[in-house]
Amino acid sequence: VDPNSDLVRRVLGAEPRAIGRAMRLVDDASPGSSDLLKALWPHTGKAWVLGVTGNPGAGKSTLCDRLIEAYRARGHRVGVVAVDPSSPYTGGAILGDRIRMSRHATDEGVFIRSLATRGHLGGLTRSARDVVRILDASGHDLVIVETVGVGQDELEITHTAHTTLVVMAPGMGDEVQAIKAGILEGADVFAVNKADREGADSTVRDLELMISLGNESIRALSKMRGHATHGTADGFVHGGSAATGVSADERWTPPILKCIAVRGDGVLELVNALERHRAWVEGTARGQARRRARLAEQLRESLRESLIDAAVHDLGPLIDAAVLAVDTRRVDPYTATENLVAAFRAR
Ligand SMILES: Nc1nc2c(ncn2[C@@H]2O[C@H](COP(=O)(O)OP(=O)(O)OP(=O)(O)O)[C@@H](O)[C@H]2O)c(=O)[nH]1
Ligand SMILES: [Mg+2]
Repeated sequence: VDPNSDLVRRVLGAEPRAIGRAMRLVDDASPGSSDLLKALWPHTGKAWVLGVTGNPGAGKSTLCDRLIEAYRARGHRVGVVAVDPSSPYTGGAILGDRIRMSRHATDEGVFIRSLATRGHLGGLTRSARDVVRILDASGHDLVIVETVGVGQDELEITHTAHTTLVVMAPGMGDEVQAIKAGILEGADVFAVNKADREGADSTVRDLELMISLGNESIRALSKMRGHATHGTADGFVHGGSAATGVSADERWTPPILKCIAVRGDGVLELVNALERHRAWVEGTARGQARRRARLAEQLRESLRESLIDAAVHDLGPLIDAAVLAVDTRRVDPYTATENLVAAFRAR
């Protein structure tokens, strides 16, 4: 009898304690966790995954709280993965996020999980991806993943999302410059939050300019990396075509929406923009190509992890010998790498 089967049944039945236990097993890479994920896999693929990223303090958690409220009102079950900018030892941000989303703490239709940026066996990206799958399998039809848009891990995590919302706020200095370039490239919808503050319009203009100037380079970069591109060919248009987001040839133009998360202003318009993007991904050939490109990216990431694990496991002593050979300058590091790859292939 599969020792996980009872747990699988309870996760699929959306029992909060079982969901929490499954997440801990997966996080610790416990024996049986990969069987658990395999057993859950057939029940995944139904959730819409929304990545929410942006500068620290831009109001991501406050906005997520509003999005939870809006989607709950529409009868959806919502899962949240909050990837914290702090280490697991300070815990401040984890607590902060819990409090900010605490209005939903007693709502059975909402499951919030914090992930610290360190201390994950197999990496943060894998942890986040697996937690998303557990939330998906347990019937959360919207899964929100909140990350700070600064590091490589955070960028990779946005690849697990179907729709990426980038949150900016005025009055934080050069916010458009501060954010990691790859994150802007991957943005499907922009929210300029804290529109109650001065400078929101100029942040909107900066974004428009950045997108219109950046298109050529963004697309060149995407092509180079083998990504499907979803930038626009003819510059960014705010208003007009941005209202639908989709042009005649099915290209998606990331719309920019102003909002005030603390008051809930502009949230419905934002939800509408997110839903339009979802319809684009689901309903157009370009959207589906985009979705497949992201899946390919995830598969490559998971392949890379597995191959490295397998190689380190299989070649252990050979790797030590290669290090020694390079250190004593008997072999150059390029040849040493080639030899290791050849030895791994020969197995
Ligand atoms: N004036 C104003 N303040 C806001 C608005 N939205 C959020 N804030 C405040 O901005 C601060 C940061 O909000 P958070 O939601 O924690 O921001 P965050 O992006 O999740 O922050 P990190 O997760 O730490 O990167 C809090 O004090 C919020 O109350 C807004 O629309 N207007
Ligand atoms: Mg936050």
